[in-house]
Amino acid sequence: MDCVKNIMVLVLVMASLHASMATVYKVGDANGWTIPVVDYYKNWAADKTFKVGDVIVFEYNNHHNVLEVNQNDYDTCNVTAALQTYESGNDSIALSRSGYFYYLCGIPGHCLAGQKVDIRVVDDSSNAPSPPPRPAPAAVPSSPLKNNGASASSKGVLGAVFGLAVLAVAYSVSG
Ligand SMILES: *[C@@H]1O[C@H](CO)[C@@H](O)[C@H](O)[C@H]1NC(C)=O
Ligand SMILES: *[C@@H]1O[C@H](CO)[C@@H](O)[C@H](O)[C@H]1NC(C)=O
Ligand SMILES: [Cu+2]
Repeated sequence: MDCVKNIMVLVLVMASLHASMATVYKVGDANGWTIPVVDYYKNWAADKTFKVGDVIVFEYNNHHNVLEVNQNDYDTCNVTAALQTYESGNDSIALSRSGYFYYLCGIPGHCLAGQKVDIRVVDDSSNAPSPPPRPAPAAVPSSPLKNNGASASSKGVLGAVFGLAVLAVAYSVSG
């Protein structure tokens, strides 16, 4: 009985940790989804780690649309076999699995001009392989008295604190 309770609490904590870390990304930031300068969307995606459950939002005017395509069609800007088509101008897409998602604009010429983005989604569960190393952020000099580890993992610490709070509440309720 205790064991079942512990497992339920653990699941609850993990679910809340997962929910607390979902992020919404507006593709292209303030520029939205448009014909960009060279490599704009590639660079936009490069410094982000998309996780299962995150949401990407495409915002654009009616001169564009969003097609999800396979990798080959992405590479060649082939718009004839879209897996999904979005054209509301404000499309929120939940990243429902790990792996790659490929998006391009289906208006003739736009993909070839660089209006395309590939999104690599990593599995957020603790036993999943961690993402490959990315360039280290610029080193921030810090006083030798400070704990260097603290700021680098503040998100993780916050998540852990939140998890512990949920744990405490769960125990006091079932107590
Ligand atoms: C585009 O994709 C379609 C469907 O997969 C295929 O029939 C066609 O040959 C492709 N076009 C080019 C130029 O690769
Ligand atoms: C797009 O939708 C979101 C809510 O889903 C809203 O906050 C935002 O203002 C919308 N943007 C435009 C340009 O309509
Ligand atoms: Cu376009």
